[in-house]
Amino acid sequence: MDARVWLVIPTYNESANVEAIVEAAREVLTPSRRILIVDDSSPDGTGAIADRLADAHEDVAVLHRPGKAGLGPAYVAGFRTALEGGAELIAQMDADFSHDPADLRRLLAAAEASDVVLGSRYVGGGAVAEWGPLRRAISRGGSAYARGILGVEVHDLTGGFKVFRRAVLEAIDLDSISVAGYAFQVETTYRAIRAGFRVTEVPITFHDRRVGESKMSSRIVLEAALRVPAMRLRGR
Ligand SMILES: Nc1nc2c(ncn2[C@@H]2O[C@H](COP(=O)(O)OP(=O)(O)OP(=O)(O)O)[C@@H](O)[C@H]2O)c(=O)[nH]1
Ligand SMILES: [Mg+2]
Repeated sequence: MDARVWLVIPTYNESANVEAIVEAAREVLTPSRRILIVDDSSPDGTGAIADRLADAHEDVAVLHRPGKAGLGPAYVAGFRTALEGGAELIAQMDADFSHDPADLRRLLAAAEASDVVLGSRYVGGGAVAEWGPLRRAISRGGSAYARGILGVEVHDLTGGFKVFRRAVLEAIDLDSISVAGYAFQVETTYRAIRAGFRVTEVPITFHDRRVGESKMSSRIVLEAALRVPAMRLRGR
C-alpha cells in the first residue's frame, strides 16, 4: 500500500499504551497513511502486541530492532523505512500519550506550507501539563540553552512531536547522526535549518505519560548538554 503520510512511533516497554496509541492515530489520520512502530525488543512484550496490530490492520507495520539503542537510532531506522516506502510526509510521535494524537491534524496541515513542523510547548498557546518545577526547568532551560548556542529562532528544540517533508530527511544525512536521546530532536531540526528548510512551530499541550515507566535519565540530558556545542561547531 502506497501511503503519503507515515507516522513513526518508537516504543520501549509501552505494552500498556501501544494499542491505544495506534488506534487513536488511525482515527485521526487520513486514509493514505502508514503507522510504523519501531520497537527495541521491549522486554514487556510491546513488540508482540504491535505484531498483532500489524496483522489486523494493513496500514500498521512494525520494525523490530535487537535491543534498546536509544531514540535516535530507532528514529533513523524508522525514517529510512518510511522513505523507502515512498512517504511524502513523515511524522514522529511518542507512544505514551504525552503527545495528543488529535494534534496530528494541525501539524500535518501546517506541513502543507512548511518543510518541518514542530509541536511546540514554548510558543504562545503551547503548554506543559502536570510536570513539577524541576522537570519544567530542565526542559525549558534545555531548549533555551540549545537555542542560544545554536543561534536559532526555534523555541522548542527538544520536543519529539514533529513532521518532516521527505526532502528534509533526504537532505540531512541521517546516518551521520550519532546521538541517542533528546539531542537527536535538536540535531534534526538544527540540520534542517542549516540546510535552508522552513521550520514552523505549532502550539501543543504536552502531557505526562498516561501509564508505564519513564525512560528519562540524567545520561540523556547530559548527552544533549554536551552535544549541542559540538553541533554548532560542525554547523559552521
Ligand atoms: N525504540 C525505542 N523507543 C524508545 C527508546 N527510548 C524511549 N523510547 C520511546 O520513545 C518515546 C519517547 O520517550 P521519552 O519521552 O524520551 O521517554 P519516556 O520514557 O516516555 O519518558 P517520560 O516522558 O519522562 O515518561 C516513547 O514512546 C518511548 O517508549 C529506545 O531506546 N528505543
Ligand atoms: Mg514520554
